[in-house]
Amino acid sequence: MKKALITGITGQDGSYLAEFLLEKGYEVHGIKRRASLFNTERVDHIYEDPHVEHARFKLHYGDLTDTSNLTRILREVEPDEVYNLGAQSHVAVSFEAPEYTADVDAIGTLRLLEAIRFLGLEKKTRFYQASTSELYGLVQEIPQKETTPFYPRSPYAVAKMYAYWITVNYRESYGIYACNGILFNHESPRRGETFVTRKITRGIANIAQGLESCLYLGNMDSLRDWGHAKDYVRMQWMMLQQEQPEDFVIATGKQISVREFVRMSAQEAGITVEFSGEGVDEHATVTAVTGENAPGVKVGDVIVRVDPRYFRPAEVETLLGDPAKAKEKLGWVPEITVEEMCAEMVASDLDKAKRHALLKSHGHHVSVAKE
Ligand code: NDP
Ligand code: GDR
Repeated sequence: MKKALITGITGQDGSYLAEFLLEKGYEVHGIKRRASLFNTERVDHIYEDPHVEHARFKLHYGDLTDTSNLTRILREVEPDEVYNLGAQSHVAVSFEAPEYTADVDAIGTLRLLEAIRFLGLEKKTRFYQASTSELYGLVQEIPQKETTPFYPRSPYAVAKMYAYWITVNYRESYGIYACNGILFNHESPRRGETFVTRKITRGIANIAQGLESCLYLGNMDSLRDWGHAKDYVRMQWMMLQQEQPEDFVIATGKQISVREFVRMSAQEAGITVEFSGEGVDEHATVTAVTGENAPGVKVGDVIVRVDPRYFRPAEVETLLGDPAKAKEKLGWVPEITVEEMCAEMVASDLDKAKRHALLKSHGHHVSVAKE
């Protein structure tokens, strides 16, 4: 039975990848951080009681900032495959916490690779690094492919650039089977609530159900190539099954704006909207013009406003990937469209909002967490 170790298993991708590998018959180990509250919500449905014999899903406490801990876990597990998905993954937050972001996202990757080498696992353990389209930042070529030069635009992207190159370097220096997946944005109902797609689907669902009145966003003109996390974790595994390690761009090859994602989400929630102003204009608004199935919305309500707090010191305005190499060499094509993904996310958030609204209507206190 193959063994995989996933850092960031409690995150969006970690949870889908763990499901995928369990289905493939792997024993799956994951690193979770100690938190003051349970933080395993995304993997609770696949959790196995460690007292049960032959459990194939095991969690270890750890942190990418702790070398001895990573080395110990790698020594215990001796995995066939390591998926390094753990990261301070929020671009805007990386401007607030640049040093921590570098420690986790850049040096954390080095720590894992060095531990593989230190333990003599170079020939056994294959390594996947969660690289990112943010490396392209100020884009030098449209669409972006494996050979497009990098121009990172945030402490997050600069840290991920170190991680990208150290992965290449350990492959070239020590013969480790190590590869980078340069993944464009991918989302799902499990996406963190402060990334823009989920912030929109959750905000709109709450507004539709009368739990919130207005959603505040940053740059609505921003363009992204959005895919579904389920499609993308499949590719992470495929990359480690080749004869030779290589780096791949994973994208859909289509882009839409944040504004368009707002329109699609509102429509899914039964609200037709009208936009005024540019995305970067702080007076820009989104107004409901119909709201048939949205009890919380009246015609004329302003449901989205711009808050400059969400503008970034340096913005990545546009990203569009070219997944031709992944298609040609691995036969990978994304199966879920952005429209289908948006519909799934809105349905999931509406379901939650309706349950909250029901509780509220019965006099229970319902608080909606916000950033
Ligand atoms: P999430 O933010 O959902 O998950 C990040 C994971 O990393 C969580 O499990 C988190 O733990 C863990 N983590 C954070 N800090 C540490 C630390 N110091 N030590 C150990 N673990 C830590 O990210 P995604 O699942 O969306 O992304 C997975 C990876 O792919 C990340 O590296 C991200 O940068 C990268 N990526 C993501 C893309 C996307 O569009 N989703 C696109 C390209 C790259 P906790 O749950 O405790 O916070
Ligand atoms: P990104 O994703 O920065 O691309 O990084 P995010 O969803 O945070 O932003 C996408 C675009 O939307 C604009 N935006 C807002 N973003 C957030 N978070 N909140 C807002 O209110 C808002 N309003 C507008 C942003 O300015 C940006 O242009 C994600 C992460 O998953 C990274 O870890 C990953 O590497 C990249 O995708 C690929």
